[in-house]
Amino acid sequence: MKASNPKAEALRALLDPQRPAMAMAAHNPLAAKLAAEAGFEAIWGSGFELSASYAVPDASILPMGTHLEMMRAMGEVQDAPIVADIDTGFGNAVNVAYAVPRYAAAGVAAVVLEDKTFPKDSSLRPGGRQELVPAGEFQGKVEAARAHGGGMLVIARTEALIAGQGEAEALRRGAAYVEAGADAVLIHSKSKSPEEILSFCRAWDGRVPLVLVPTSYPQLSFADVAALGKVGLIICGNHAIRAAVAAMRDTFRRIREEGDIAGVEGSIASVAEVFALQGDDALRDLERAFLR
Ligand code: SPV
Ligand code: MG
Repeated sequence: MKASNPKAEALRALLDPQRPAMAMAAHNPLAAKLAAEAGFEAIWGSGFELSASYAVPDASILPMGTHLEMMRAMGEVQDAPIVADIDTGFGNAVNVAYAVPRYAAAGVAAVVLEDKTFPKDSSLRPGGRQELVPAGEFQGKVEAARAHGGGMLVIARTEALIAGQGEAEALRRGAAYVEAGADAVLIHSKSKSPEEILSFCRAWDGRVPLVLVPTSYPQLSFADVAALGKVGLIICGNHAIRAAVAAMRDTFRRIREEGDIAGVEGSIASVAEVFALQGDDALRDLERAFLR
């Protein structure tokens, strides 16, 4: 019998190709909480964001435990389902079989597994090393994730377009991964124009919903994606960390230039806002209830 996972079922219900759900990337629980507060239906547990937050490349450098603990912590402070980016699954299909129950136990709703070789390189990195494992080998990984994932959704990600292998190969791989049990297929593109992804979406037979990460082709509106009737989830892949970098850079520069901290006061969050995000109300309830 398939294990039940209420977060996974909630996410499955959101993957409506007529009305795609939106996920926002997060690299820590605070970002996840802010994304949920802003109305994003899901949280993207981005490997790129987490790697960037440790100031290391998104190239299988961080250990699984670091990512796993972050997913658990994100789920503890907000209710939106977590879509965990587990890259290549930390090795082969056996590594996947050992990894996914741990993600399920951490409260994750879905894992995204990509068909690149381990160690991976970032899809968006100019001149990056984009090598794919054979489709049959990756089917084994998808099957392992399904068999051991405790009811989590398994989203199979093909990097065929990123690797320059063309639409026919991307479609072939997507279909093979659905055959292996994938609940959705993430199709990634780093083309600066949306044409490559639009063409793939139109050619997709719609057996399972598609997932898009439109970082490279931001001109494609969410309404245009919905009109395709093929995409169940749109992921804003790195907007939390990029917003954080821009805001910190600007604030730090101004404080250095202005010679005081008064100037930035109106453009940063108040201490009261941060207390609220830390759950100060709950802390006060506990103090009232138990401190003598
Ligand atoms: C991530 O956010 O870690 C992703 C999306 O996998 S991308 O960086 O575009 O590959
Ligand atoms: Mg990633």
